[in-house]
Amino acid sequence: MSIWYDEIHRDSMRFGLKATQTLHSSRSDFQKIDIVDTEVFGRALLLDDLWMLSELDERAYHELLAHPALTTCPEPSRVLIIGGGDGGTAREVLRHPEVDEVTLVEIDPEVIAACKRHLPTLGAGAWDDPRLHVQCDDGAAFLAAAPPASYDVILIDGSDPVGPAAVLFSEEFLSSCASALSPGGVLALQAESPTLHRDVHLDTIARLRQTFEVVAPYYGVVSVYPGGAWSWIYASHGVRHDQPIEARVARLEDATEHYHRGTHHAAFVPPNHIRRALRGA
Ligand code: SPD
Repeated sequence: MSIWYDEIHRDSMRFGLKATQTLHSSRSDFQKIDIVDTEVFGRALLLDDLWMLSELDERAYHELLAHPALTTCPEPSRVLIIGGGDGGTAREVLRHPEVDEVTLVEIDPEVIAACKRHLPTLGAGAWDDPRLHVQCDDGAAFLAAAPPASYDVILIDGSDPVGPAAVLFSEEFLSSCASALSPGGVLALQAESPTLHRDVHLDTIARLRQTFEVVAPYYGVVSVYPGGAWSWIYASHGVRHDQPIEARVARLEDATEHYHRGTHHAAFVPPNHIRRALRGA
């Protein structure tokens, strides 16, 4: 029997997929977790009834979260991932031999366990890579306690700004990121849909501009997310988003599904309505 899984927005839109099978359904201490097989998008993860990823297009999301930061940061030795319990971001980060250690701080151990079991291609070899250290903890508290300049790359791979991930968009959290980032470091975060969550997207850029010298939003398509258009933000204390290290990009191009030299530069071109809003900000 098939079941429809819907992400409902503002009580006026629903983005649904027909599932052929429910592999996992539970309510953890933090959220509702569902993993389902869908006809078109393959296996997919929902948290609190919001689509988090699908096998069909998770690489579009994870490659764009990880690689712009990792191809531009001069020495990306120490990487911190907040969230990312499915393992997809860690998998992309660990493609870079310059990375010596990755700390992944995920609040919900049940997400990690369910994804390891039902979505093994997400983490792939990352879970067994000796460079990866997993800690189940509150990401905001972890960062608030992190020593200054302790990470070269920080990647925020949280959910939408409701429930446990809401704090990841706050001014306080973003300023903890700024202080935990090394002077030559890069922060990248998922920043919602530039159309359906335009206010969150613009507010997050404005908050980051208070603390970081370079703030560059970038864009891509993740079809399983409502509306398809998605965004991330690159922020640093001076490292530039538009000067990727050629050798690193070239090395990645055989392994990635979406990311390459051209998509790196194209991603950093905002639509005109965002350009206008940013000029006025
Ligand atoms: N609308 C969903 C936004 C979720 C972004 N994070 C997804 C986690 C995938 N690692």
